[in-house]
Amino acid sequence: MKQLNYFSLEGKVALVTGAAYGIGFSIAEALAGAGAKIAFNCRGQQHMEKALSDYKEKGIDAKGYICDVTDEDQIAKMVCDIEKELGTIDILVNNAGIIKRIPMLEMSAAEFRQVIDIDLNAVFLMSKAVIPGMIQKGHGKIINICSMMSEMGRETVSAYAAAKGGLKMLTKNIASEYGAYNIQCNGIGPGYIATPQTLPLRQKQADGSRHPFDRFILGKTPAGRWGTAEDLMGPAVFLASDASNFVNGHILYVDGGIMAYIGKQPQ
Ligand code: NAP
Ligand code: GCO
Repeated sequence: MKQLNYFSLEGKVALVTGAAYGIGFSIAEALAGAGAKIAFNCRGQQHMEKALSDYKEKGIDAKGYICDVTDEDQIAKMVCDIEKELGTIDILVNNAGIIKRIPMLEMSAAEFRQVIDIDLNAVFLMSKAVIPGMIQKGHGKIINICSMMSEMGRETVSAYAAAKGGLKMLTKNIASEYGAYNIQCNGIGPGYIATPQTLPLRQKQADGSRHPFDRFILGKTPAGRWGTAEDLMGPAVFLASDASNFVNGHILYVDGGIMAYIGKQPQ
């Protein structure tokens, strides 16, 4: 019987943005496990050194680049360096992102713009820099890390929800515009995942009890737990591999069922 190798990324070059730790790191680990050569970036030397040693510890020979994804010149240099050092990028994972939890009426225009700049505009810049190489190569995979906030709102995250909602539509538009070049652009919409980004929502109270938001998420999630960055590894390999060659413009929610569930009834 022919062995299935639809999920192999052997010989592929993958760039995962903001992958020094958190979700990006686990996605890079998964892509490396499927055979891809890994490039990643972050903004500071301190995170870079720790990340390089963490990748090494996992047996992954990842190449790290200092690059702010909002800076077009830095992006151009990084993409050019990756091409020289690893080859043309086959897989781009737009993972870098920030959140600011501030009630809208208290949020400054500068704070709002910063979130939009990193979580949405940077994906435009990164994709624009990488798509020409993919067209030349005859194939490409772009995976945008969206959010439940691509569909829903909540108090304090107006900029984040606006950016992630926009990212969902940018994903569909890249799929529409470049599908003819055999480029698939899809999104992953993680649910509530235990990473540094969500630490303030999970930290124990002074009396040792669970944070109210932590309890809220457990009651809202059929799986009854927070997601882990590892939960995103399989979905990322799927969307990066030939297994998803006719999946385009799709957002795959990986949320333990939150978006399907009305929530646990009060006891
Ligand atoms: P995280 O732990 O805060 O990590 C975010 C990463 O993005 C860091 O590595 C950070 O690197 C990088 N980054 C931020 N701004 C950057 C910039 N301008 N240029 C380059 N890198 C930048 O967050 P996470 O939870 O892993 O989230 C990763 C992605 O998943 C984000 O897009 C987030 O919105 C999304 N997401 C997270 C969750 C969740 O529950 N955690 C759920 C849905 C979606 P440095 O600070 O080292 O530069
Ligand atoms: C928040 C959270 C979320 C999650 C995630 C949900 O404050 O509500 O940080 O926005 O991180 O994006 O999918």
